[in-house]
Amino acid sequence: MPAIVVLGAQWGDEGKGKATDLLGSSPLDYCVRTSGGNNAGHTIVVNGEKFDTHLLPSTILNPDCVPVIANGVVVDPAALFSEIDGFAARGVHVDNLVVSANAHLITSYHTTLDKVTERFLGKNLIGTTGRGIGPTYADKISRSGIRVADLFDEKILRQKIEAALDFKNQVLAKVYNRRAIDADQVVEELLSFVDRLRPMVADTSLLLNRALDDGKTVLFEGAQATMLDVDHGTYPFVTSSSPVSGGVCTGAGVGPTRIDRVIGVIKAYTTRVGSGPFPTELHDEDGEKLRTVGGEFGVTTGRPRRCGWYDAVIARYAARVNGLTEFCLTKLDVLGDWERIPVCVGYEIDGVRHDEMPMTQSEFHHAKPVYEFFDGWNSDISGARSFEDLPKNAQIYVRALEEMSGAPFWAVGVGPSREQTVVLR
Ligand code: 2SA
Ligand code: GDP
Ligand code: MG
Repeated sequence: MPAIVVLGAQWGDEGKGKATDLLGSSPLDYCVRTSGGNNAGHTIVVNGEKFDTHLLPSTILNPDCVPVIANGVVVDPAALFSEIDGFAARGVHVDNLVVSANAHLITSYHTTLDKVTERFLGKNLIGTTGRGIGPTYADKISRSGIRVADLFDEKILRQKIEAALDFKNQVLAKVYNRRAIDADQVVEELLSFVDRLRPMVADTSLLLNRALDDGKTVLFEGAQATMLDVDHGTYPFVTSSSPVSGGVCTGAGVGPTRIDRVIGVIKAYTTRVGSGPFPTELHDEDGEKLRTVGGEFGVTTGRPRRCGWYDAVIARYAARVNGLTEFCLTKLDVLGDWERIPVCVGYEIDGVRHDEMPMTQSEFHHAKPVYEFFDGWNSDISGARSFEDLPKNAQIYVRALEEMSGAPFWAVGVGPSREQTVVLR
């Protein structure tokens, strides 16, 4: 299978990092980030050692796999080098990274604007990670962004930054009552990364298409998730990129006909971080227990995640908009201490039953979950390595979720480590 996509099927933090690392431990030639930036936080646990990736692909522990940051990613160079240096300090050397010349750069004014905009929104804030993601994608779409290739022509770089700041400084002063940002300072800061970045830069679309022509295996690692997609998620409470499978094609410059598998990673319950609707969210001790047992805290910001039960409507939606060939179910082990486990099978919205996502966000804001209940298994399943090792009630839960979620289950996670996985097919 030469081209595989791994993406989030809920609101993020489903365990994409672990699924990617798992696939990357078998022969894999390239692993590619195609959207988002260092707002992502992906966790890998190998031999009891924990690693977090933010901008780097999660196969970074496999030196034979070339990590690629493609054109759809927004790159904060300071964050990139700090992540690379952090890995080096732990003995993991990233010397084969390839970065697209067309990727957009996150500058200090993007992070400033992200933070001041959120403060300005007050209680209506999106709950962003504050990494400058939204303002950088906004500049990309409005054709005033700075791309990696611009770093290599100081004159053009300066012109573009001055033009961008001309308008932004007026907004900062007039709307947010902030001091102007100095263009020279931004230029100097960006130029300080040029020598280190230059040898990594390439036409990644050409590189990846040639690799696929040569029969190489390429894994596209999603960041954020379907319900955070700027088109298909819970707009405006979304990220500013396209984390769905279609976004992988634009974000990498690879056509849809080249993709062989699309794996949606989905937790055995649901979490969300940041604002926005979340029908199965729990505000009681069950929610607190999911957060504690599941360790549900942001990998990038440390924020506590909102927790709730599995939502099969969202699973079916993710299967549909991504054309999933399979799901990877994660964190089943977290549900090991419940008598009864509710699963949302549909919504009631203003007295009407919905089996699919409603058409409008206003309807989704009013969605009340309709639950089906499953018996728990009250045991530690973290040692299971085959489906038969799982207790009967856990098997029933998995098969029921599979039946209602719209795509076959490929694997089930029973713990954070690479080996704590039950592969079903
Ligand atoms: P942004 O910063 O503009 O992308 O924020 C917009 C929304 O997207 C959500 N978002 C995320 N949700 C879950 N996980 C993410 N990554 C980190 C993690 C988050 C963290 O892995 O834990 O550490 O807090 C992520 N990145 C963006 C964000 O919460 C907003 O709702
Ligand atoms: P990502 O953003 O989708 O890569 O996910 P995160 O790394 O933000 O969050 C997932 C968390 O769950 C991490 O702490 C993982 O180590 C952990 N994890 C992944 N799969 C499993 C699993 O099957 N069981 C348990 N208990 N933890 C898991
Ligand atoms: Mg995460």
